Amino acid sequence: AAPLTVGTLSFNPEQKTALPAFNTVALNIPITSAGQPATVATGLSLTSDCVGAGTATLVAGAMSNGVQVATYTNNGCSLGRDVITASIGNSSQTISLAVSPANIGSVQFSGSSVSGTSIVLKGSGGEGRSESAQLTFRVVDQQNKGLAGVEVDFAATTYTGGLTVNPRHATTDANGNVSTMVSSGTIPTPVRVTATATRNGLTIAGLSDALTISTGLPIQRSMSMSADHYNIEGGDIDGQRVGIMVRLADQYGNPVSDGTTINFVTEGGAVGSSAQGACNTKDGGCSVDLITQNFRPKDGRVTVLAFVQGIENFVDLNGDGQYTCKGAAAGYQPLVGPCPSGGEPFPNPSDEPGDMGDPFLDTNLNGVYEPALGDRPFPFKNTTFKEKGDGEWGMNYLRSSIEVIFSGSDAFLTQVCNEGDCVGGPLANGAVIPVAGAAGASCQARNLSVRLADRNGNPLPFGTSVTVPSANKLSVAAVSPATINSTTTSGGTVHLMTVTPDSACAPGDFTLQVKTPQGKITEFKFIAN
Ligand SMILES: [Ca+2]
Ligand SMILES: [Ca+2]
Ligand SMILES: [Ca+2]
Ligand SMILES: [Ca+2]
Repeated sequence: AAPLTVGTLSFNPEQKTALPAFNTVALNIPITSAGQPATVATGLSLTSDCVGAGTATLVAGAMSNGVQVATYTNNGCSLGRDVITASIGNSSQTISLAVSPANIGSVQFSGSSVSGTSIVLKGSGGEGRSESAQLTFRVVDQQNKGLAGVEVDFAATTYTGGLTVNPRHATTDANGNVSTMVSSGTIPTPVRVTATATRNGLTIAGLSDALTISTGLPIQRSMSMSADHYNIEGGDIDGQRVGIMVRLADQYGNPVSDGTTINFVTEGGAVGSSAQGACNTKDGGCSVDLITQNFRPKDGRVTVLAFVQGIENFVDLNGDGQYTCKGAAAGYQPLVGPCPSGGEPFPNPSDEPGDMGDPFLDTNLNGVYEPALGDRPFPFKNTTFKEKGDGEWGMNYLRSSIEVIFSGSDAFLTQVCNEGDCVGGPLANGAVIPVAGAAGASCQARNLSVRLADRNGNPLPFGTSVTVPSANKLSVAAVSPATINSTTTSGGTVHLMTVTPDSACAPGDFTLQVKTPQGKITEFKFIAN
């Protein structure tokens, strides 16, 4: 058979303008054999620059009257002009057409190099504290495919305090990603970055998540410490746990840098994880467990101290949110160094602490350092306790203390009142208590109040139930409160109940049962006769 010959290629319809991305056009490929229209296109090869780049396809279809038809699809080829080659053996023809790159579908914010949402003020960085964040965006087409080679401009929503965005202009990589760096200025502010991309005359912008510029350093007045509850069943039982939480903020009320380490020490039991007696903040707070075990202070009252590096309180006289030095250049913020000629004053110590001495474990929480009672200065490197501060505003160990009761499991009645007539205790398990006036002549309903405590006069454990499981010839309205709440109140808890005689004023009795969360039961018998 005669060899096949490829004739002049043409598009149907003719391409007068660039073929937009994701559009198709038919390509006609005439083929002859010995001058006559061929009936087959055996050995036909179709290629193009865009096909080679993976951004276009050429698919052969039907053949009729000596013309092979192929479908060309522009999948967003960014070469501008494509050259198509059709060949059979030694015969080949080319045709070119203009192609448009894909339009930008969207500019998406894909993430920040900092784990939280904040970076710290310029000059206040340090370990774990970042003064800049790399923000990454992705430019995609309508098919959500990354677009390479797109020009992107970056701008911040504010440049206050010398905040910078660098670079201001970049080009997307092969996957459509593009990044810029935000570096903090000297003024705290929220900021977002817009990325603006332009292609085919179309401009689309994307916005980053909000980033907060803060000092990242906690201030004493914002340090908060709490326990899930304050009376735990630890007087007699080991291994009971309660969560101790500390929350921090900087002087603007912004979260501190993630990973700020808070140290804990305790007068009794154990505190912290197996790794260390500390936790690292996330979103401004972190918590540790306090675990019941020896040492147990005799009075059952356990002080827990938390301390963390931060800044001392000050009075913001000029309202700029920062500690201001006299005669210093605007924007200068001494975080460690003193003010050469003095600065804003400390608060009145009766309102809140100002210039602080050393933190100490205050075993009786009276605010007085008493080493003979077990009060100890922290951190450990402090061999001598310094009561007074250094006279200058700056970094210090912020501190907070709470007291958690290691409550005993045995209940004692320390007081019983019958319509205001009270008798004291303590009465132990099995005690029998007369209830005057609830039986016999002129009997009537009696309001009783009982005070319950553990052996130290401290509240019974949180969650202890106080109920009347049985009553004979009289009725007792539900005890109020029927459960012991979270409290550290010295002297225990008071519970009310109303005793109603039966209609005959017959002698009767009832049992008051106290059951701790760990199942320890104490019972008292009340008798009316
Ligand atoms: Ca100020
Ligand atoms: Ca104590
Ligand atoms: Ca003390
Ligand atoms: Ca100081």
